Amino acid sequence: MRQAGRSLPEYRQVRGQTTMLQACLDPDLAAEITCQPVRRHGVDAAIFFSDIVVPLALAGVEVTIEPGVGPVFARPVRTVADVAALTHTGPPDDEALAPVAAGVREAVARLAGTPLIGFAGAPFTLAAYLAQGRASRDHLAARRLMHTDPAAWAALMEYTAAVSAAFLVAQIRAGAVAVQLFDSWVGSLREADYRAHVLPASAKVLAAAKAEGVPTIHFGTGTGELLAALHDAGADVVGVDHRVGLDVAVQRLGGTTPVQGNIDPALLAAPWPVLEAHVRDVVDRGRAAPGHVVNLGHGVPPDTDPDVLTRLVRLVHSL
Ligand code: 1CP
Repeated sequence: MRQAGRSLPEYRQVRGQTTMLQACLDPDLAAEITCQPVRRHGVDAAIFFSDIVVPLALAGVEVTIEPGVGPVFARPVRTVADVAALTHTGPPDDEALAPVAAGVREAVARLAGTPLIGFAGAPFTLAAYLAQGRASRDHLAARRLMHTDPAAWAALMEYTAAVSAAFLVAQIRAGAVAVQLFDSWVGSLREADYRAHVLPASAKVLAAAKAEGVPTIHFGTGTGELLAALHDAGADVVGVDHRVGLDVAVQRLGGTTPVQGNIDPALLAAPWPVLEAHVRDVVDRGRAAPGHVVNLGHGVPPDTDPDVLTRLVRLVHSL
């Protein structure tokens, strides 16, 4: 999950003073950071080190990633004219995506057989950052645009879907063997709005990845009410955050969908017996699914003790 690396001293060491975007676009550094959690924790797969705004930056959109804040855009997208100004250059082409492809190829080589998961931000989550201009709690700017100017919204979703698909396809062609589409903030929508104004764009992205022949995972936070809709967008696996038990999630998904999740990041700081009981409970509930990828319900808090993560991986393997 996002920021797993931040808890590692070896990550902070190799990053040094390099900005987040510079690190993402340096193939050697991105490959090294991708491999670090695998070497240290012995996890079964790596997630490519990058960020959801990288393909927007490569498309020429003015964005920075501020420490402790996240993505910040120079020009928030609020009107049909803003959308037109944003989209006229189109999604990043192969040449623009070359540093990403090179980073993936290098990571795959160094991982020596450990599978690499690629990822992208889903159209709504990218649109939420673009409309607000930065991180927000309830994504009001995006949700407003959806209803005040449906034509601008549709054009924005078409653009973010193309950006997201281009980022995934570049990673798959460079060697990622599965991809995760993060719709981190989609839990802010009611289901009817999701189905009418968002799902078709996410479905296009998932279909583009499927056409490349790899399995897809789809995840958002606060999506207990949207799990079936997220699956209807076309993902093979649905990621679940910490708020819903996996047995309940499996039921909501009809019993036939593999799930991913959902250890509560807050419990990484709890005394080991408390965390251990929670992990055992997550694994037990996950047995209701036809398949279960164990991970956290959201990102690793940066002040997490890395040794706790290593111990957690050992426990899951023993189960
Ligand atoms: O663990 C890893 O390093 C994996 C690579 C990774 C991934 C999968 C990063 C590195 N970012 C992401 C995806 C990402 N980025 C998501 C989707 C997953 C999720 O929900 O967590 C989102 C929403 C972002 C946006 C973002 N980038 C934020 C969140 C802001 C908000 O709205 O709360 C932040 C803080 C970033 C910066 C970032 N991305 C990644 C790292 C290691 C960091 C921290 C910056 C740094 O180390 O300087």
